Amino acid sequence: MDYSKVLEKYINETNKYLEKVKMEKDAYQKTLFDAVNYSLMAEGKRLRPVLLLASCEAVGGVVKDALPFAAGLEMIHNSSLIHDDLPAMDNDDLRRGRPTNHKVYGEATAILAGDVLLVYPFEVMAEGIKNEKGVRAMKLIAHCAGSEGMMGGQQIDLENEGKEIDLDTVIALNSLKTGALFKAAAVGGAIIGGADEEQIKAFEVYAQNLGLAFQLVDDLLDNDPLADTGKTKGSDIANNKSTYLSKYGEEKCRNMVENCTKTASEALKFLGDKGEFLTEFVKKLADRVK
Ligand code: GRG
Repeated sequence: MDYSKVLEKYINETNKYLEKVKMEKDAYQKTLFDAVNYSLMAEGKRLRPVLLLASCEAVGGVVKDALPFAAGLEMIHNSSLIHDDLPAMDNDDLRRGRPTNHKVYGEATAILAGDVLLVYPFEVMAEGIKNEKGVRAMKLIAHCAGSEGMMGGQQIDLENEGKEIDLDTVIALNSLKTGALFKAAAVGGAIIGGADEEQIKAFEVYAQNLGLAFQLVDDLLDNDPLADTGKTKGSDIANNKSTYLSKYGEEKCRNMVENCTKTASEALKFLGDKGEFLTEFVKKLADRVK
């Protein structure tokens, strides 16, 4: 398997599909469409749709069936980025190396753009539902985005900003705020692809470890003056946040990344060659420099 080629294929399929469903109309509210597309069509890494499409294919499904869910999940992710950058939340000026949505369109329009990217995906996913697997995947995606998932994690984050928090709270915060959408991607893709219940459990283990490895690396990069993340650097320290890095220190974080990568890969051993891309994907996330 040529990892880069397969990755490119998933990214291209996602971008093509987003291009197809994106809202671009000459209407009175054109500014809102522009604000939505400013964020959605920017150069994100498309990690969640890639993970969803790869998980679907790994269990024998086809990309075409998974695309509406992959695109929907990417929209929800973008919605969260826009809202996360707002002055009332993280108050960031830079995202993906460009001014944040509210810096370009103003706060009120940015709020609306985030709202659109949270409801429109359900229209897109509903169009893609072919059977009960689609319903189950969409329900999982909604659950992982909501108050028992990413939004719940954001609430824990907001309430604890500037406070020293215990390790259990750091774990809860991150597994919801960041981990939940990775779970939606891996498990959602496996569901669409036709995985059985035992396989779905294995994907849950994979996703949990991938999410943790991703967050550990995120903390390390935020603290690395040389990393090119496209975001404001040192924001965790500036915002006085308790992170895995502040709790464990660098060496332990790096060891944990290695362990999570191993555990994630072992969980998908049953896939044999078909799991090769997903095994490589988690390794690449662990080694990423931005
Ligand atoms: C309105 C959906 C919605 C949510 C409101 C603001 C909020 C609740 C949650 C914030 C969640 C958040 C921004 C978590 C951080 C996740 C994270 C590490 C994002 C960066 O992901 P990458 O590296 O980014 O995949 P790119 O730019 O590549 O897409």
